[in-house]
Amino acid sequence: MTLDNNTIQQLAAHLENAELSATAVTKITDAHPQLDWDDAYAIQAAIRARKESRGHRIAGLKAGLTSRAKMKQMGVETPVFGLIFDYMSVADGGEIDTKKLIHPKVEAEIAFVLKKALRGPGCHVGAVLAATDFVVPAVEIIDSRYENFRFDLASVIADNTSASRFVVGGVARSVEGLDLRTLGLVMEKNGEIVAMAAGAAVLGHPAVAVAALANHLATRGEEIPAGTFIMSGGATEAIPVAAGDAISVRFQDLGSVSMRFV
Ligand code: OOG
Ligand code: MG
Repeated sequence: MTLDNNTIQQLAAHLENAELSATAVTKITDAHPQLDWDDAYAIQAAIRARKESRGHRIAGLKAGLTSRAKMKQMGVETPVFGLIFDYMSVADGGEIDTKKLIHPKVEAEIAFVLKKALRGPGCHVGAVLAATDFVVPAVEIIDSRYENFRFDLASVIADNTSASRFVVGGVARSVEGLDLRTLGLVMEKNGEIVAMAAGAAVLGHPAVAVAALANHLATRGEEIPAGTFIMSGGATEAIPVAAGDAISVRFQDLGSVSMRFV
């Protein structure tokens, strides 16, 4: 940690206000170049406390920057972890108001729901699969609060990993009989294919992202509780969207997820 609590609270307010007013800001490491990952996760936790004090609740957890495509697109090499809140949930087929967002992009993700808690260190794919109740297809709408989506790892962690909206659709399936590595997905924007991938794009197996989250939380003495919904990270690069766009993602074996931007 390099920042005092005052500065952490101030930066949390700054970034949350940017989200709520849909205005881009410069990345916070410009003014605080020494800001480290612990500072960044402390800012994320302060954003959580602000939202909870206004009655919002955690709806799930997310891993991000877990695929080569995403790492390359954003110029970083390490996964990050963030929080998903109740008000971010959009029904399958629903509308997303772009006036409330800065510069949204969509990502196709495989999401896990746990039937047992997961605690690191040493959490691995096998433990994740054994603890998984079911998987569901999801689309995350990310909206970095930073100008032009330009950030470094500490800045994006502090900004709650660009979390903005998410849509769950398709069918919930037990992992038994599913090969999440070869599970294909095809993303269409306005009827045209804009991205495709297989589950293995996410760290070789999307359950690795969940294991990484459990191991990350273990360093802070926390676990992933039973029942938690977890998004494993975009399998393809993120696709920019604007008002008028319709997005639909077809997942092999899991059905499809769609939404419209207005
Ligand atoms: C950070 C969030 C990345 C994912 O699935 O990779 C993310 C960003 O790219 O703005 O959610
Ligand atoms: Mg994501």
